[in-house]
Amino acid sequence: MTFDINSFRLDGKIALVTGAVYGIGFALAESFAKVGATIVFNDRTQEGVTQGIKAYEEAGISAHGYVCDVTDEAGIQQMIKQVEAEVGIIDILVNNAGIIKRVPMLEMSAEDFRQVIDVDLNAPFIVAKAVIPGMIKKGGGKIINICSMMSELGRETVSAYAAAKGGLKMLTRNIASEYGQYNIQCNGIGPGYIATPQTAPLREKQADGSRHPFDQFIIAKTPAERWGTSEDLQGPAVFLASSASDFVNGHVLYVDGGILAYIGKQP
Ligand code: NAP
Ligand code: GCO
Repeated sequence: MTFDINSFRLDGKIALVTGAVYGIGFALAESFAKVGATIVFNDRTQEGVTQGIKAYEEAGISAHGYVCDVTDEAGIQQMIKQVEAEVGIIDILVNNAGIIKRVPMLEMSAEDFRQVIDVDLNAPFIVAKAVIPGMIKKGGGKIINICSMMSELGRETVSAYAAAKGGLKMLTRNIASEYGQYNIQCNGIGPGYIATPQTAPLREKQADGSRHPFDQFIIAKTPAERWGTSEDLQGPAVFLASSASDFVNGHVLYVDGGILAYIGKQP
């Protein structure tokens, strides 16, 4: 069979992207819509959902928004039932919603550690568990977990986040192992350092107008010598959401400009 370029399209597919009012989630949802998908997203507040609906409309996308905290198992199960009734069974799930707390481990409370694990690891489990039965019924599906450089590397102050994202890499591999037989592919995307609200504190200009030391550090650690943008993640996400990747399963695709391959520029 000759290669079909339409294998990269998502026509007729329903995609749920969690926490997709802005940032990486919004960019991924926007790219899915551009190749034919129907977009479903959630936020913790009605205000967030309203903001999201407006942002999608401004991008020419008629999205379906739901108020739900991804850590609320009953709420997620209810939301998925509502989506299936109102929009249809979900074909593509992107576990994007996430938080980070940058605190030295010895100063981090167990409660703060637990909160990061809850959002960044427990919630992807909860949402995938709610969505997979519909995918099985429908004959298959795609799950994309948004991992991180911290799925592979540690650094000061991000112990909870690294533990969560490392666990998310293994949850990705386990879902791939357990549900591949139902034509469900579960993969991860590991973004490098991306310019979004989540990393804004790491890029703040200093009082003297110079770049933030961490900003300079990332530039030196990235062969591409730049921060990534959410748009850099769109093509890889469309690939993993499409039938073009039907034999890719349990893989984490790092979209990092080469950080993981590079020792870093000599000072
Ligand atoms: P962001 O700008 O902080 O956006 C995070 C999104 O998640 C927001 O829409 C937020 O909604 C939502 N969210 C947080 N907790 C939630 C909850 N309990 N229930 C529902 N939604 C929730 O982050 P981002 O940079 O776009 O990152 C998105 C994902 O990529 C995260 O998983 C992050 O760990 C990962 N990532 C980011 C980078 C990077 O450099 N930026 C790199 C690698 C991986 P609210 O507005 O309600 O808070
Ligand atoms: C940090 C950053 C990173 C990025 C991302 C890198 O404080 O080190 O926030 O964790 O968010 O996860 O892939």
